Amino acid sequence: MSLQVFLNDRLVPQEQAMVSVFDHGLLYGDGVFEGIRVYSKKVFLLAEHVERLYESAHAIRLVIPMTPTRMAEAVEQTVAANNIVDGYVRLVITRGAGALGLDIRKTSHPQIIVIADTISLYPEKYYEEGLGIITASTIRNHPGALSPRIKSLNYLNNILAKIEGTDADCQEALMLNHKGDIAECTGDNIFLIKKGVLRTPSNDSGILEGITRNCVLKLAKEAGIPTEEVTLQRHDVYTADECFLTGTAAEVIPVVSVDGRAIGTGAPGPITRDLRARFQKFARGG
Ligand code: PXG
Repeated sequence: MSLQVFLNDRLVPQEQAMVSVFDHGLLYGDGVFEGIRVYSKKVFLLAEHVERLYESAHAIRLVIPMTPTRMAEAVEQTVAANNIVDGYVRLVITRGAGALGLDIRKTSHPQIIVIADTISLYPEKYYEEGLGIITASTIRNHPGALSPRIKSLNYLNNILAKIEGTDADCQEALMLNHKGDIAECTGDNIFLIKKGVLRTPSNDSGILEGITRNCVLKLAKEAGIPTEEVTLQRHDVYTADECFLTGTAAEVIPVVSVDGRAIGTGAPGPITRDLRARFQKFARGG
């Protein structure tokens, strides 16, 4: 069945949803994006995603030719038009078509794309048994080159790290920052539990400030679980009692081994299970 895609100012059939081969989003990865979940027809944490989209755009000096309020409406409109009950929204803003050259003054008309579709999830067994992951040799972007806090269309180093993961038969790969500290996975943030304390790399560790991450931190605080946003090293991962990842697609998913070393008991731990249950309840409004 053909999807209705929102392009710039209106819904069009997916066959007509096209951008120019001169678009700098294609030529240079010059643009920003968001991935958002829909649970029971409701767009999850839409305001947070729209806010991060505009912050990412501002950081790359891209002015989105639409107000945040209208953007949120466009997302809702696209979800409704495609009868999405449980699914996924991809919001993409490109710099627009321009000359063959980096000069953004020779581009015009940033492109606004909203795609709403179903989502393929991790198989249930990974939630029950946990993931095994590896540390990739590819590091996260140096913040002095491109801030990892920008959700830009440049995902090449994450893709290279993901290939290292899939080559090792892993669903995810852990990325270090330029200092060798723990940053995040290729499309998920990482959490550790040590002696009852929930720990996750701070924003200055070179991470994307995940919306699921922030939600889980809030749920943990509400549950009375002490939390810390700190610098973490591989040693902290290997000696943690529990480990899990958070992300829009994965939600909360346990990690039971890293680089072939069992984490904690080698099975999903009680705090991970508790936080997963709390997150699911929150997201699904149960
Ligand atoms: N780190 C990185 C590098 C990400 O790309 C996260 C952390 C988690 O952030 P959120 O806000 O989702 O909790 C992400 C998110 C995709 C896809 O299709 C990728 C993400 C989200 C949704 C879909 O690859 N990455």
